[in-house]
Amino acid sequence: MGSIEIIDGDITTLEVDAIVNAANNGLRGGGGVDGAIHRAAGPELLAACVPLGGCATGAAKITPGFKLPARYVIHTVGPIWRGGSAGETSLLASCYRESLRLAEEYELRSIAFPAVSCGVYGFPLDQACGIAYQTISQHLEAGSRIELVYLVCFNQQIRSAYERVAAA
Ligand code: AR6
Repeated sequence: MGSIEIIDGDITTLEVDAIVNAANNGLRGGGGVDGAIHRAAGPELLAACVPLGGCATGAAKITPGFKLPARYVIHTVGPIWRGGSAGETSLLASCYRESLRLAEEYELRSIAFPAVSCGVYGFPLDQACGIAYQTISQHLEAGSRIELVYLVCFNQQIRSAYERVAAA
């Protein structure tokens, strides 16, 4: 069965089949991990995103990785945290499910996720990391050709949240 690894670092440096981008509905780039991915991939990434016509919250779309070491970028749009009663939990789970579904469709073996919605979108870390870990675990347990899923921690708070979830 595929495994989950919690790692520190910058997702743009990873040599994996796909990295996941925490994008916005317009898919036109932005700050945070989205900005870092677009800078590292080069302008071809934006040119590939424009014809996709945006992306709904909880959905995912795929492009090549261009100058990135990753072959593909899977762009998903996490929910903005609005207090928890606006469907945030199921929308965030859907980001992970839909990204994994695309990875299966493209027969990818390794995929790296940032902590979607945990930056400017303000999702509480423990809850978001729990949703990420459980959704990925369920997917792998259900039978998957994905061999390795990285959960990439850009700071110590994210790492601590994932470690609590993984130990539970
Ligand atoms: N590698 C890995 N993780 C990173 C990196 C990196 N290079 N840079 C930041 N993170 P955020 P969101 C972490 O704000 O909350 C953008 O403007 C960061 O520490 O990037 O889903 C988009 O265009 C945090 O844990 O994404 C959207 O408008 C996590 O990535 C909006 O932000 C996500 O933080 C999306 O907000």
